[in-house]
Amino acid sequence: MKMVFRWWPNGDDTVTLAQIRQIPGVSGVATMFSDIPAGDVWPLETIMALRDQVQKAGLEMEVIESVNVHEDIKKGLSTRDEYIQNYITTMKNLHEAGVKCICYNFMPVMDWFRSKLEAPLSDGSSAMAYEHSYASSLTLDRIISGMMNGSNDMTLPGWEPERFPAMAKDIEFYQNVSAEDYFKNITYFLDAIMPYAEEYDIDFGVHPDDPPWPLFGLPKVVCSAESIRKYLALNSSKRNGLTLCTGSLGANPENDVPSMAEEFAAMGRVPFVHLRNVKHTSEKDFHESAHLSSEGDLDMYAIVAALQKNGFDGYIRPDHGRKIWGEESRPGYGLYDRALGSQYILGLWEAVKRGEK
Ligand code: DNO
Repeated sequence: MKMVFRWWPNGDDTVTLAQIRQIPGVSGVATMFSDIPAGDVWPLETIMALRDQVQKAGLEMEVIESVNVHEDIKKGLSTRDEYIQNYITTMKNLHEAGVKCICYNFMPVMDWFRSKLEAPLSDGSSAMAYEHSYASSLTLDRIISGMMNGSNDMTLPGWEPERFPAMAKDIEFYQNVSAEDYFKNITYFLDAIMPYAEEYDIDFGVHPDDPPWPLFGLPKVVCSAESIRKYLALNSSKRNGLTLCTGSLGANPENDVPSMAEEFAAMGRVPFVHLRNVKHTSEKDFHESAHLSSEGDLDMYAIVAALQKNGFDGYIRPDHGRKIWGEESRPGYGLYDRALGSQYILGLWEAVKRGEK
């Protein structure tokens, strides 16, 4: 297992590589170029320059989160082949820079969504929160402005401004796409890229839908054990894997996250794990919490134990943290609470390992 930390280059992050280097047990970063539009090739020289910068700071760049999938691929348009070719070229370039794992998602139109980016918690900290009735009542303009107003002037992952102009049309487009057709589009993409994932030695981890239920009339694909089984079966390559995001999946109380960790790690299909905790205030309302089991609804020890006992040997990163100690940062991606989370997870990992002997 390797512990990594999400980080954005080119001044698009308040956290520095030097700070990450000082977190015990963290060996590398999960990073991306948020300024390269989805569908464009990531140039080799640009990737190499970033890899060198990361390595110079004493860290590894083995995980990319994310190489975003162009909307035309998700929609299954005739233009998709060109974007898929570009995706494969980017994979080749990343391979040459030593990248081993790519996290991506197949969520239509928008990535994760929260109704509040800074909800106050009782201990004086704040965290991202989701209120279903409010979320369901929002118009697109309010969705976009809500996410942007809380972004602290940084690009939120999956909320790159380049996407906004087309969002309304895209949402409309998907109202007529059946789940079956959407799965055909995923299969087309996977069948095209998996041979290259094998050739370039790159594991793919699809990120679950967040929240894991339908919203704004958009199809959802990775939200339960059953849908993950279906996704993994679309292409049988072991490279076709899951990013086990405990907070996304755990937002639905019906999801048994430790048993998902057990099942999919045992299949060898979990290259990457996002570990965070959520606290429900009703069945579909929740706020994110500190990583500790006692602070949320997830049994983090059981999840870590399930991964380790089932042969998980991939990358873990502490996921969204709370905003604590007055830190100003990207929502969910400050230094302090994620650093605390990483130490807790490493502690659990060691405890499970020693308990085994
Ligand atoms: C949210 C992240 C997601 C994730 C993408 C992967 O904080 O976990 O934006 O990076 O879904 O493509």
